[in-house]
Amino acid sequence: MRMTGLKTIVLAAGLALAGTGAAAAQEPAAPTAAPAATTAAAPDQAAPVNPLLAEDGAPAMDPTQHIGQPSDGYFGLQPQVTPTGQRAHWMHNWILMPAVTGISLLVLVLIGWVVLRYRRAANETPSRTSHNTVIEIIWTLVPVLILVLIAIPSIGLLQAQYEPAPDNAVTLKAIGNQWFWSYEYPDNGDIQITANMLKEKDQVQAGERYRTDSDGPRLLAADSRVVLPVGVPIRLITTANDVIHSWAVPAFWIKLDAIPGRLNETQFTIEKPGLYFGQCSELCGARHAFMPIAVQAVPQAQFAAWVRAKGGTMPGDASAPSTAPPAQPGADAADQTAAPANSTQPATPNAPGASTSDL
Ligand SMILES: [Cu+2]
Repeated sequence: MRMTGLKTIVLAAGLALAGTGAAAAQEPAAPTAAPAATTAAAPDQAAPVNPLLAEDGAPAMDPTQHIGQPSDGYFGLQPQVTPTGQRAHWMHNWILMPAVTGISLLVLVLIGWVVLRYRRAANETPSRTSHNTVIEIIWTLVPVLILVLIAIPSIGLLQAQYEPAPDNAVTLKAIGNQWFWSYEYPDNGDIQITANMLKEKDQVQAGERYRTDSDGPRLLAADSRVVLPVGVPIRLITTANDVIHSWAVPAFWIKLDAIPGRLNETQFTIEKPGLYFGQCSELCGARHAFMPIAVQAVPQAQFAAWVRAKGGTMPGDASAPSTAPPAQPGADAADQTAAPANSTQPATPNAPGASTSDL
């Protein structure tokens, strides 16, 4: 996170603008109809206590400074906790930043040299040269080489981001709604989660749950967290019920549009347990800034316990409908003979709507 000297020069201006994103908007005072009840169904009268509600069955986890969230005084990318994110972070730090810094300095020096050396007072009789083959070859070839240098790691990185998930992946389906996220775990039975932003203490009615520091930063804390296992590939599928949203968690290097009537898919593997925050990243209407994403990454055993506590099943459970996961879109075509019914793949545009209409 801490930038070295050279990077600081170039990055400072740009990031001063970008880094303030999360703190941009003030919560409007207008009353908002809570779009849906959360997973906090019954026994949650004791107002704000732990961010993870007891019936979720998962342990509480507090946010960590500088991890999975923006932090005062820091700039640059958030620490990456997925292999793809680390690769992208490396490319940013060791390919793009040196290239940008070097080119900027070179151009600055050249401009300074031209301004001083060839000003009228120092250069009374200007040269009438109009061509110089050697220089022309250099200024054509060098940019080409720079672009090739950038393209090689860039193409591999792009490919890694869209590699289909392997068969043992855990599927998370994120559904964008105006203005909250709902989630399904199609491989794990009937688990459904609705996540709304937690309001501040002075914005809620008496007795209503409000954000505490344990929940996460203002505008990023959600009343329900997405729970995911570490060390296991996650197949992320996004769609939306109304307009285009985008499911984005910076620490995972994930930003995937959620489009009505379509399924987008990508994959990532979280390497460290922790609490990671993100936001909707596609302008989706008046409360676009207020549909945060909170992901709690836990060891696999805890994930299995959470799934069962939510009434879901793990692959291999006796009560699981099938021990073999259904063929996934984009996965290896090895077992395409599976039944065509595939719960993760609505065939019609209104299918995503149907999936949450009972919430
Ligand atoms: Cu949105």
